[in-house]
Amino acid sequence: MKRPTPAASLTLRNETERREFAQDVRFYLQLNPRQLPSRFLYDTLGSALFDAICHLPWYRITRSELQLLRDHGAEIGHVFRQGGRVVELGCGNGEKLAALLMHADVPGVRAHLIDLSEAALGRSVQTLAALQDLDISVTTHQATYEDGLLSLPADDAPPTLLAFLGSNIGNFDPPGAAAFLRLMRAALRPRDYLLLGADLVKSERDLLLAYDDPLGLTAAFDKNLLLRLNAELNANFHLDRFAHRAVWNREASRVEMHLASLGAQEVFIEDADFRFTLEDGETIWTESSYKYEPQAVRQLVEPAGFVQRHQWIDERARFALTLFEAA
Ligand code: AVI
Repeated sequence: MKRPTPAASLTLRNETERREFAQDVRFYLQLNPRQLPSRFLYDTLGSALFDAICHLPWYRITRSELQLLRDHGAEIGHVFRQGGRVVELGCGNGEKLAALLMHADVPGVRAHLIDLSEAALGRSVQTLAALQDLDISVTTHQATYEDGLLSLPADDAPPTLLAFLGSNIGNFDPPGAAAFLRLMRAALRPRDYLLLGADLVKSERDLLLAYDDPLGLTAAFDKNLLLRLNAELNANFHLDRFAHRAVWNREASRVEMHLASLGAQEVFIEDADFRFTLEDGETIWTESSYKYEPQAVRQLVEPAGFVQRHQWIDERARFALTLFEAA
């Protein structure tokens, strides 16, 4: 089966995007096992739920990374000795870039923010505007990562520090991650840098608490995808007939999120012209979150044309921030 080109993940902007979304949903739900791409989790409510997840005591990625950026921002800032720019893919609310720039001591640096979400770009601009003393110039690119990278001005002075944080790399499968790293490398010049946040393997207990939290926020984040399909594609999912499951797949080194069918049931997605049945316990696989050993980060990234320069590890939360130079 031919894989369709991905539709945008946030609010659908026009009829073409809605049709592509419907086609993608139909395609992925026909796979065995049934699945839905994790980028579809992030409509407005899904993004708000993810922001809330980042505050959960059991989900430590965001806090750990912020602390690493504060603690090592000055070392990372050495990259900018002769000026340059910082580019962040998926800026969220801008707090990670702000933490880095506050400690990097790089007044006058140019920042480019790439995100699909207008709201996220707006929040990030506000966060960075609060750092008045640093005199940062901010350019926003409301675009996919690929398009945003292609739209960067070619005449900005080097070096570029490209930040891909939050362990977003972990939501790609290994071939997808390798391809995306090559794409990032192609947007850089030799002696530019990549700053990559990656979550590390930890105990199964900690991993499952992070992805199936006792407050049920991650379950809501996962099930909101069905709510979205009901609202945007006229589907008839009954949310109370699904349960959120997090599974640690040790061989593949990933946490999987699934929506398990409580009983056998039929579902109809009107705008995708697609009807299907789920067996009792059958799941729809909604996300993979790969976890790495520290040296696996290097093994993943260097073949794309980078050389590892430094790795900072938070041993308690088991999270790594790694700086690579483009070869
Ligand atoms: C955005 N991404 C890195 C998160 C993760 O940890 O894979 C998404 C997430 N899924 C469940 N909780 C958070």
